[in-house]
Amino acid sequence: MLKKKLLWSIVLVITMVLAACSGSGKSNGEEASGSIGEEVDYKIIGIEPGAGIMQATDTALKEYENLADWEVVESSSAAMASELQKAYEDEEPIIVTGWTPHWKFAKFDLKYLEDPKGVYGEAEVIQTLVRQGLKDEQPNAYTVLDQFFWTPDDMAQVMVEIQDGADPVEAASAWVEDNSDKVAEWTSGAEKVDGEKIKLAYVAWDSEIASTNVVAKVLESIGYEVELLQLDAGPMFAAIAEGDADGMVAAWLPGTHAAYMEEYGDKVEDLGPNLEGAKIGLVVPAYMDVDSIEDLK
Ligand code: PBE
Repeated sequence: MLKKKLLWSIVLVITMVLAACSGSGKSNGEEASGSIGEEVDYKIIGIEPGAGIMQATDTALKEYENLADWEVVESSSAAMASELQKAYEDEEPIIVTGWTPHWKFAKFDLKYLEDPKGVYGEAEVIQTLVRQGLKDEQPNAYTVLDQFFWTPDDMAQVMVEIQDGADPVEAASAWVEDNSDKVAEWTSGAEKVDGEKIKLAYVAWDSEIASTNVVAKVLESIGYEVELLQLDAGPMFAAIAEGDADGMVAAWLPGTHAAYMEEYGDKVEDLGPNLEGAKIGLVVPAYMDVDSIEDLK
């Protein structure tokens, strides 16, 4: 019995020594065997292929020489967020394509990697686009869409509710109820309608699930029957350009959706920003020992 105990103690000590060795290897950073690249398998966790941030990340892989052998993994916004959450809980390294506003910054301690080459652009705005002809045909919806404007903090409140398990429709409804002053500004000058139909296009990005559901609630409050059309990014722009949807509140500009605006910009009516202070980039947990895209090795 005693012998067995001794044996186990020896095994334990050896294990601890080994763990300590590999541990110090990691914290040595660069020269250590476990570089960040190795730790994350040279992968950046992406989202849906049509997203502007995916195009920007492809550019980053070309422009930053240190990323030549890296890849961006196509995924979805929801899957990216759940991988981030898993890694975060285990304090594992992870690099994701990230954006603000997003609930992840409220839930986790994260940081954007510096982008000295400016691939991800500066601060962005989110703009509202409607189909040509909406102003004449559905002036009241047009008025609301034109006046819709809120802050990243407003949007985050809805997003966090949804992330905490609220149904998007319920979360939007609660926000609209709690923010009647803002809603009154958006509906000012719009007359009530009687069940007119209106179709809003959006992509299932957390930010756009929040904004689109809030706008839908507000339009419903003045009598519209609102249909939400969930699409990929390209088809969302095409739907407004071709009149298959009436409007959307999800155009990230001037950078993120520049290519889509180039293609569809002159076939839509641009109602300007509905939110200022948005941003995209590569995001990592704050506990990771790296600050710049340039230092990913
Ligand atoms: N996003 C959220 C989108 C726009 C909204 C940053 C993921 C994109 O990259 O296209």
